[in-house]
Amino acid sequence: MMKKGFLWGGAAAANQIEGAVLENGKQYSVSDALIHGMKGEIDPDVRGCYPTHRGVDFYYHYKEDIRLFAEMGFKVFRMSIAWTRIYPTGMETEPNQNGLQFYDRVFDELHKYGIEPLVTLCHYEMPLYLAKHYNGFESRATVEAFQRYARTVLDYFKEKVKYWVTFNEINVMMISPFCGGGVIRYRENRAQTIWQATHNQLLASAWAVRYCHEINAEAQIGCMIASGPWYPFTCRPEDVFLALKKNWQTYLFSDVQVRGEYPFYIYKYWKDHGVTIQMEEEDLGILKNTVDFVGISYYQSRCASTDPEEQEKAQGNLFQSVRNPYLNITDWGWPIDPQGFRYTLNMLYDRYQKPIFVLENGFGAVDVLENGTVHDTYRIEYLKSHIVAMQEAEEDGVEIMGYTVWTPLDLVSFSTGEMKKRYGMIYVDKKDDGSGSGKRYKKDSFYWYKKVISDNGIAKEGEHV
Ligand code: BGP
Repeated sequence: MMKKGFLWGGAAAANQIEGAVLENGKQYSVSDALIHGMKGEIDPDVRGCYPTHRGVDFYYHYKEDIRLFAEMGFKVFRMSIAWTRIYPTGMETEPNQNGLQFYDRVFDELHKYGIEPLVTLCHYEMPLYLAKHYNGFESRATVEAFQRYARTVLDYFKEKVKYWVTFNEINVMMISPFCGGGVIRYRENRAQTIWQATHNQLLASAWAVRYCHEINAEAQIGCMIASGPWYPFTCRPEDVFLALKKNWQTYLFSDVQVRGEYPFYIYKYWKDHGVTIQMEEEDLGILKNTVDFVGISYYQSRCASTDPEEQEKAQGNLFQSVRNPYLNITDWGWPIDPQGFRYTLNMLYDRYQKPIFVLENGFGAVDVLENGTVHDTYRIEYLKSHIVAMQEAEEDGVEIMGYTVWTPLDLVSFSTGEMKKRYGMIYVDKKDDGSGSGKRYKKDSFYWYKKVISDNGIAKEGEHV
């Protein structure tokens, strides 16, 4: 059982649920240029109607959807504001009132049921204009555009939003600089582009943290990393050291956001790779504005091997991870590792001694709608094992603020752009080709999660709620 006041809820992102892609002044974001999700090609001219354009029509369905979240007993709903609804290209000097009013209505609707909004400022939603014209965060112009946007929404929603997150999975810059940081073009030294963009994005994040703290002492603002440990594939010391280096690639991002400075090893890395970061005098001071909590997504663990044969087999996997023979995988090849979740929570708390917010965890699968419901026992099993692992981490002494399942509602998959990779507890009748009524149906997991929330966790055998 989790401690009293634990924030149970669900998470989603504007670009995956809202639809209404060009309505009321909105323009395209980087997500709209993904032909088949993050793993597919990019079309900067957006010549097709790609999956995220439609989302699942949350823009029009939000009242019905929020009513269902309330029925599950949500205490919190993690969502994002689409930057492009507020500043369509990122370069306007005045915000789009239509966009602000839309989120105002959504927050009011959540509050009506006592659900706290937890808002990500940018969940792969940089205006496409900034990516095309400024190469995203490689340029300081994008930092300024982000400041303009962040200042606007932090001010405007000061009274309605207590919990904020700066960038979703900021370390995704390492596997998809386009989604993570709007980077389209590379210098001859690719590492130079990526690390300059990384620095600028970390700076933008720290600036938002400072501003949020300045205007609202009550608010809490966190970072968000795609977590999951890299295990050494064998106990060969070379594999162990490689796993350490791979973990650095993830935790450098939270190290900067939580500790307020770059970790020691990055300076040698930059030197070895010919990277020179353009910094302004005040940059390192701004980075000292550290977050209040450590937000994570956790889906899977990974394995690192120095064996060329194993590395070869790992090509093409999302994180180029070697297959762990001790773990089962999902239909999309993601290893299922609840113990790795407990490990991650302990490791992060040990590293930072800051509260952790689990902002994403869930199971993507093909669901079959039968007689108006889905018997998703596989999803319940995954979630149950992970929630139990989280409870064990809490017993270990880790401070955990909340858990927002990915996701209450079926939505468009980020990595593949598919509808058929479903995570929801509410089935949405939409297919990959965009057909379907859009009607919502409660799955078995809906009722199961509702009970978990009302019991404040999962009772151990023999334990009473
Ligand atoms: C995270 C993203 C989400 C979400 C989730 C599931 O990386 O923050 O946006 O989509 O993963 O991934 P996918 O949809 O690729 O299965």
